Amino acid sequence: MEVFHFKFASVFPQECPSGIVNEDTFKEIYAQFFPQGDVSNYAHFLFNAFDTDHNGSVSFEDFVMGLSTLLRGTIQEKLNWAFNLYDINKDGYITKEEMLDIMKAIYDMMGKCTYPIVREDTPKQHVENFFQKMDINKDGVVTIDEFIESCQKVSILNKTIATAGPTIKTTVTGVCELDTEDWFSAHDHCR
Ligand SMILES: [Ca+2]
Ligand SMILES: [Ca+2]
Ligand SMILES: [Ca+2]
Repeated sequence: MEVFHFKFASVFPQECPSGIVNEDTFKEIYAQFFPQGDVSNYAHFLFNAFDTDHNGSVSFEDFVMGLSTLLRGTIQEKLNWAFNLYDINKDGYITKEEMLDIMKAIYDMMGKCTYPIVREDTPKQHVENFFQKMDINKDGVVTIDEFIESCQKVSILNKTIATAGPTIKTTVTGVCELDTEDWFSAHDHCR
């Protein structure tokens, strides 16, 4: 993931000498990393997460701030960032519909490369697994408190029980910690 974002950062100044990117630039940059997939939806969600003031552009400052959260932030900061990414309409709740949109975007981005861990899961099953773990009070939406609480719980669980299995690993490592290493091994596997 670090390598990826450093690459991304090194691409940034050439792609946008003005220091500001719009969504299309974001897509072009991501397409270089996932040439076999359709990155447009995921790039859209990421763009919105980086565009913290929601003015339709990501300044170099926005970008560096997001990046430093992802690379050097505390767990809490990273989880906040991830929550903000998944909460598409930014109303403070992650709904199943939002999570499904994100999952589909990730599947699209992976393109022909099969994500080794989830190849037998549909995005919908993935979302159900996510909600089973995250929606603590079972009201159908995940709040930031539920998100943080269950992410931390499961990552402790993960460390304790090494055999927790690919589903937990996928859901928790992939979703909570934004650890894209798995995605990149899938990508490598493709080349
Ligand atoms: Ca902005
Ligand atoms: Ca929402
Ligand atoms: Ca809930």
